Amino acid sequence: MRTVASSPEIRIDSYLSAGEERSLAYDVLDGLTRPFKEIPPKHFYDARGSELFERICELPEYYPTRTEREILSARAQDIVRCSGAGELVELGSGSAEKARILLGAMSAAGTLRRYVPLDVSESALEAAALELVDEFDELTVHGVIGDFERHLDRVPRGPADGASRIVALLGGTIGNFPPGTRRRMLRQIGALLGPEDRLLLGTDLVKNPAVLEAAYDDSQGVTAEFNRNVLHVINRELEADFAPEAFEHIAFYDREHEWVEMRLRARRPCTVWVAALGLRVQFAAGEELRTEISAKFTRARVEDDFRAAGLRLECWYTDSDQLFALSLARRL
Ligand code: AVJ
Repeated sequence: MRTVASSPEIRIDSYLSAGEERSLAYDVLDGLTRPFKEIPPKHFYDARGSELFERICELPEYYPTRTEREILSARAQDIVRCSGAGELVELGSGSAEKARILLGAMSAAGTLRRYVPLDVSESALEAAALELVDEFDELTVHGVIGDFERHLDRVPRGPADGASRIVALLGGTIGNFPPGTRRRMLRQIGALLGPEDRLLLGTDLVKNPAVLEAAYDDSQGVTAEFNRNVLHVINRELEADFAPEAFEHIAFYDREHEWVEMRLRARRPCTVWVAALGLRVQFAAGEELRTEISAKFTRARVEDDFRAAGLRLECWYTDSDQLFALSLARRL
């Protein structure tokens, strides 16, 4: 562990060492040697990928971010009242834009104490911490630089005086995990909760496939660039020679699994050399590489996942078009 920043209000601990950031080498070696090639979606988010994702969030077709923000703004008071929380733990905090809404409600309720963001991006986390302690006098920040698939156990314990906390996983990120991993993640997150604590989970909802497919294949091609960005990441980090323009962006809704899949389809036969791994990979013309699944939920599916993970749904908040949902859950 490396202490990145320490002041009376802000402490930041890092569990990532340079190079090992998001376990890219293992994932690429595994993923590109599978019978159906696959790269996990967490590798989209280098500086350029994060910027492209920010642009996706502004697209007319991509409703999840603004809808979640709308629900949060309308319900933050309720969420805080229901939980009485004095602390917010946020997994994958990014720019902390959503946290600000919840922290504002906690401040108004007079319960606010501490914000515990966990993110892979040190720069984003530090900037957010500085802004937030400035905005909220009573706030301290204990940041954790890490990957929430690997470093959940580094999240500090809840407030000693027994004040309760909210652990938030927003944006629909939980949908990026296949069902078994998803339940395991929820169970691990549940282990951070005391009896009075709550999980706040954002999930995109099942809807008209045309709406879903447009959200993942926008008319300006920003999502296509975001998708191909993973090839740029592999080229740079692992000295590979992917020709990103040789891959076509594919996004479709799988009705059986109720998830959107993004893939990259080779337009022609390609041979790729990944120097850092000593690995040669062949793509046949038309062969596809899966880069993301993004599961869409119903209330029943969320409840089943919670139950299987030792949690129970307490409150369900959605928008008037039922596009997106926020759930509050507690330990069974
Ligand atoms: C940030 C994972 C929630 O699955 O909708 C956006 C990422 N991928 N457009 C999602 C994403 C394509 C997004 N999550």
